[in-house]
Amino acid sequence: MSASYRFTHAITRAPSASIVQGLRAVDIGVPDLSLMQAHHADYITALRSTGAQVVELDALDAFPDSVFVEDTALCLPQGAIVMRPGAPSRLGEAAEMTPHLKALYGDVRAIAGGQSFIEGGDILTTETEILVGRSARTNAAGIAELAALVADWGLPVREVFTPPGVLHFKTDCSLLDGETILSTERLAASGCFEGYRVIHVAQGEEACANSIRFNDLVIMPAGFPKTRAALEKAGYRLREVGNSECAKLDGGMSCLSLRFTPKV
Ligand code: CIR
Repeated sequence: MSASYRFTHAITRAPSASIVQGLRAVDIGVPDLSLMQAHHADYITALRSTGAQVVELDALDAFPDSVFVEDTALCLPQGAIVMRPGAPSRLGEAAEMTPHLKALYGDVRAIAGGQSFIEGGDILTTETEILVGRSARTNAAGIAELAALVADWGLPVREVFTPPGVLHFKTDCSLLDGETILSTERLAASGCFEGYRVIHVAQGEEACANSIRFNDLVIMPAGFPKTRAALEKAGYRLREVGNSECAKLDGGMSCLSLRFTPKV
């Protein structure tokens, strides 16, 4: 079983010039658009190198954070669920994604409840379950609505918690294979990964916990040598991509794509 990390497709969206107005928890500098574009191109090259088809969407100036497409949808083999982002400036991004999902999927559903908020960055799909971290962007109503929407697709939803001060659940963890999760110690300490094998990111390298397993590659942000060495030792094939500019906006490897194998 490997449906949780073997994918035929990905969707990305080009960063827009308005990215300088993107949301951030702490101001650590203005993102450089041309460097971000170069990193983004490297990221797409890495996805394509695994044989996947990558749909590259045009930049959306009206939505500064729209390069972070992961937050707009949950894509499973059976269908896609359009999210309802908890950041008011990002709500409209979900509607922008809907037609692209409908072009690839026969079954597209949507979080619709007025009080429901949920962002894809809070969702980690494994072979056996969908973990959703409650966070400043994802509330209990959003998680309950998601659970009802996917009830007939066979994977149960389990509500967990994103650590305080951390943007998304997957800011602090990634799926490495069907049984293994890369995690910060602070997140794994909550006990949410019981039953999985956990590899901790190295001390001081917490920012690389947001990596992705995409087909045969683990794509991780550049500049985290201790964690990279540990993952190579564990047998994973690594590819590094620069993330300095997205990191200024609390974004990482998972945020930059939707990854899926649609059943049409
Ligand atoms: C935001 O605050 O919404 C963006 N600046 C970053 C979103 C990162 N997305 C993700 O982790 N899935």
